[in-house]
Amino acid sequence: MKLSKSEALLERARMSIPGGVNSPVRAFRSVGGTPPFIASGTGCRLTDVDGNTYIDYVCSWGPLLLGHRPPAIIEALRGVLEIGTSFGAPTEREIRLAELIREAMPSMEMVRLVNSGTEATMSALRVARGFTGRDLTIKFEGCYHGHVDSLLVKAGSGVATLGIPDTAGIPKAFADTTIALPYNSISALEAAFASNGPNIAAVIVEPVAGNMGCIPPATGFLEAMRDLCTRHGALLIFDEVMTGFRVARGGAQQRYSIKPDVTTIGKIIGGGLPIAAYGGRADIMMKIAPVGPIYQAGTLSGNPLAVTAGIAMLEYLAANPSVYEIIEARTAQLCAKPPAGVMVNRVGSMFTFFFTDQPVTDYESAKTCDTKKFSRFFHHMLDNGVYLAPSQFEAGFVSAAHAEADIAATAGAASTFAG
Ligand code: HOZ
Repeated sequence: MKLSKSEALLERARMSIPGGVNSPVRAFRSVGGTPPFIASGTGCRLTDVDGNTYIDYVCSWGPLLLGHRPPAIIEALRGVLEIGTSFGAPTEREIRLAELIREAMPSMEMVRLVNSGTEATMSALRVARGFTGRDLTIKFEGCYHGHVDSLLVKAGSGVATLGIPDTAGIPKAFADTTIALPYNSISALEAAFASNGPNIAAVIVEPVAGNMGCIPPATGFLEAMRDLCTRHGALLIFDEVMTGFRVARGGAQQRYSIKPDVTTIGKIIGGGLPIAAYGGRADIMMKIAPVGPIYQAGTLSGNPLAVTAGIAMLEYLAANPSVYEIIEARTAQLCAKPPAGVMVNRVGSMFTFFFTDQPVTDYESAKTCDTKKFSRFFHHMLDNGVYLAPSQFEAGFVSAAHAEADIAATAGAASTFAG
């Protein structure tokens, strides 16, 4: 049988790239089948190399809040190509992006730009250890903070999708610095601080979990975390790589009115180009080199392309705050009619259809999902022109480019799923 162009490209890719992909979940291992190789994106739609078009709810895993190729960002990028792509030296644009971030997220009194969410969380953790002089970190089961060695313990996202319980290549001593607790359990947090309080450098959390599917924080969970960190002298790190500029312009910390000590952001702040940042209290950030002894650096950090796209995105969001109401209303419309027997979680424009009959509040309840049924649903939607994340343990994203008619078409496709 003749291969489709995507199938042929996957065969070719596998010869040069492990699994044919540059990030594991993209390989469709848990849902089966061949990932469409993407030719282009416009607005809320993707077109693959075989000419199929899909309404896209992955949105590059979150960054594309305005959809594919929004004019404001494309114009800004055209302009920056005239001045250069990388200098490895400071530029005025970096200050502008840092100022835009500080203005939207005031807890980030000082900001350092890096290149990926993984770099941001890795650096934030180092800063927390350097600042407190302590080694232990608390994280939550099913949360994913990039592929940082010590944070891959009981991680979500691809680790959950592929069922890799203990990633090879991580020294036991690194994993032993991490205490993994059930998400949304205040009693587990209290117990961990009671036994290890003086040694805990930081609690790191996705304030809205997105990497085991979308799970909102239970009432009081973030408040208790804030209080315990303050009482025990540990730093509270909000990993807002997914939620920053997504669940509100000021992220989950604005939505839930909690002030972390350190925040990591990425995705949306690059307008679709690779960039991330960490930042927080000035007294903590002033411990970073060159002013302090905690070292962190990067050749392409603050490169003009990503910074320019980020400025265009954040200036657009500052000037158009109604974007958040619009995409939240569209996501509510999408989530109003889930397929039968499905639990829906939604926060702002993040959502997940969980194929279980139990409320999903943590990793254990997420794991009650019927992943085989999810896979059938995923392929049903793909066959009907809707591109969802190829894993039960990921969030979906709606963009400002999704019109009511796109949402209605998606709901229509979901309603014909036979189970
Ligand atoms: N870790 C990402 C989702 N949470 C997946 C990134 C990708 O495959 O591009």
